[in-house]
Amino acid sequence: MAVQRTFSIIKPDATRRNITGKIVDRLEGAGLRVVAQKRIQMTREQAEGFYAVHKERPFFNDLVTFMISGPVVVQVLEGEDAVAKNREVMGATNPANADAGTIRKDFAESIEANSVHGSDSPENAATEIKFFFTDAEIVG
Ligand code: DGI
Repeated sequence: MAVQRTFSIIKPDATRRNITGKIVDRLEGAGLRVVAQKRIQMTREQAEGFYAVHKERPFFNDLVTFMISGPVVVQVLEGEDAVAKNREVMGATNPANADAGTIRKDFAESIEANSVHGSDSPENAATEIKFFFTDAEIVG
């Protein structure tokens, strides 16, 4: 498997609790390298655009409101099989179902305040990276 890039967000529940470093530590420990990173306050329009795929879901409005409830850290991660590796270290969407040792098992507060986002395919990773970063902001 070749070196790949994926997109990651450290969500507002984690920035609020000042555990962004602890989360980055887990990602780096899994062999992922942070090649772009910025702390931003998402606008409602940005969050709605980013999660457009979930527009019809009953939780869409709550999700958007949560994602703009505080700062987030958006980042590009690079490594062997980065998309799958990131999903593995994140754990299941609902922390109650997440495996021991995963970020969500150890840090997430709920299915909504679940501390991290990670792209679910290389195609979505490319789209999501472009949504937040220019090529010049990614330094491998
Ligand atoms: O890729 P994931 O983040 O693991 O999960 P997803 O793409 O199915 O859903 C995106 C986010 O939407 C998820 O991280 C948290 C939120 N979400 C998913 N299912 C529910 C939910 N939020 C609420 N309140 N209720 C849900 O059932």
